[in-house]
Amino acid sequence: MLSTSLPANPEKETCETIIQKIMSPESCIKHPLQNKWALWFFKNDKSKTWQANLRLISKFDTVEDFWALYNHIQLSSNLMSGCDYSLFKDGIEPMWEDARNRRGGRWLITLSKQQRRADLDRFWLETLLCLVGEAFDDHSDDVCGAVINVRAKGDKIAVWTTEYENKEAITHIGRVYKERLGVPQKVIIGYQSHADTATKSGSTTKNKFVA
Ligand code: MGP
Repeated sequence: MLSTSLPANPEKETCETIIQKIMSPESCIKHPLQNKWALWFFKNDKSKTWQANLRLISKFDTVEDFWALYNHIQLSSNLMSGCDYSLFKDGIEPMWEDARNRRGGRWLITLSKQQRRADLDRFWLETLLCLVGEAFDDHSDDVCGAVINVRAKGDKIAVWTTEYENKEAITHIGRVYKERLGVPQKVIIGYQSHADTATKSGSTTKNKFVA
């Protein structure tokens, strides 16, 4: 005998199946990152020392908490000139003086004033994703963090690594980073030691490596 009832709709979820999904362990467990990260903010108050202007915003170690934080804070292009964000592995302070930075350096991306509109926010997000996603393969351990400097004279973004003598790690990180940002081959980016940056006398610091 032919059935007169409507055929069951396989796509239609009942209340019961929806509740089952919401309550399932998979939906409650956040996706862990390989490292725990700390986001710092720097606001240039000339009445205070450089270190006193540096503030920890928050730490996270899951994909979900990374996005919650990222979506909660201002885009870099909306910050006042003189401000920085720094994202560093938990336990490493975003300064030259930290034991993991003292003998290290940075791959530096210098942006033109025009690039603030076109590139700044997407370069910084890509930098964050390179860090939390451990994009540098076996050499991700050398990464300490990244910094964005919002400056009227031209913004800067840099990836900081731990040891300027680790040539293999640094060149690999530089190559991958440049590719991930989509920086054209013909544009040269430089790696400078913090020791040189901290003691520079002119406006430029010599490159230890280029990519
Ligand atoms: P900056 O904020 O890195 O770059 O350094 P900015 O403002 O573009 O200036 P420029 O010199 O690169 O043209 C500005 C100043 O902040 C430095 O000269 C230091 O006095 C201080 N400063 C920056 N960093 C990253 C550190 C640090 O790690 N430790 C200490 N003690 N001072 C720092």
